[in-house]
Amino acid sequence: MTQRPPMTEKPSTAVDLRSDTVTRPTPEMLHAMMTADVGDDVFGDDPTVNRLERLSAERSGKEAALFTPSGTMANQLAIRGWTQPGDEVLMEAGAHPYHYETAAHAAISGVQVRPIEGQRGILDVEAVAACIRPPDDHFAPATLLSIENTSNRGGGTIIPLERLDALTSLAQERGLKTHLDGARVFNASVASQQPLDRIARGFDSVSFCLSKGLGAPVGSLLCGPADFISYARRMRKMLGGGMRQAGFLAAAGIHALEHHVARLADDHARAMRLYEGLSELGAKPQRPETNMIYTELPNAPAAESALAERGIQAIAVGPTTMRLVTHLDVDDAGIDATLAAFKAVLL
Ligand code: TLP
Repeated sequence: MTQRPPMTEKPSTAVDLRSDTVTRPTPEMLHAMMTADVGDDVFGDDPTVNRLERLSAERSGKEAALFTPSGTMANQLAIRGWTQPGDEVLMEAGAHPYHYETAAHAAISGVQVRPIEGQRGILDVEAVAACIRPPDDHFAPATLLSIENTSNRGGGTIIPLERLDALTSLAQERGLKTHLDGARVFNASVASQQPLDRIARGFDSVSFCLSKGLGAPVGSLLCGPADFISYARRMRKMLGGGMRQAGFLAAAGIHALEHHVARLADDHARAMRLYEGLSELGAKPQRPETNMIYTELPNAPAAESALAERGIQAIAVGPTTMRLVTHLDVDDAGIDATLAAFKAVLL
């Protein structure tokens, strides 16, 4: 019989900075998964999923939570839950649902997105106010404001609390619901030393991902009022997202929430080292606030290939822009190796 390599064995690539989604479960996480108490979650009787959902509701300060297979599904369930077909959803022009979710909002909820330019992913309150149009039969009514924190295409930027509060107050005054796409909200939480329930306080719903910086293999949570979550549960089933013995995955999520939050500070420190090293080499990186670096390069796709030949993976997100993301599987030696490869490529 052929021997399979252990599941935690790292792939042959030395350093993978394409995304923080690439992590493998740690041995401790795998142990938690293998020893999970499971049931059939579609019948509502998987004790580990139920525990993860309770824990997530508590941490986010919301009434209830729903385990979803992805951050995309969590965002889309929020859009579906807070809007009617023909409505308009306001979000920053680089926001994930607008850019990277295959226009699912149009297909699943029948809504249009109004993209609003921000500064490094951060929306200006007046700019949002100006996009909320008065009632008129010509206009799609704006019924939802969705905010991403940290902002991915903004560069892993943290939306300051005062800005979040001002945006959610504006939305509330004007009758819009608010959703926080917190795929990486724990990075914001650790870097700004604010608990999740404080960051999410003004929002009607919040989603966060277990499978990014927190290092779980799969899964996100959508948190909000109980009736909204029970509707989202029905919609999740409609979309084929009802999972059976999902407790194996939920156990990884509980382990991540209990053991992998505070350590995000290490990823942020390594991103800063990468930034400093890249600056010294003459690249033009944006100063990171969390675990992402976007850097300008003369020819990003060529640099992507040249780095890959040296065992370093990162993504050219544009002709002259590369994204590098630090995470649980990148250690100090990985940062040194990355800088050494950049030196060879850039000089
Ligand atoms: N982002 C991925 C890619 O899809 C771009 C990445 O590598 O960064 N919200 C935000 C802010 C995200 O960055 C992502 C994933 C999602 C939602 C969706 O999460 P998944 O991939 O679980 O559907």
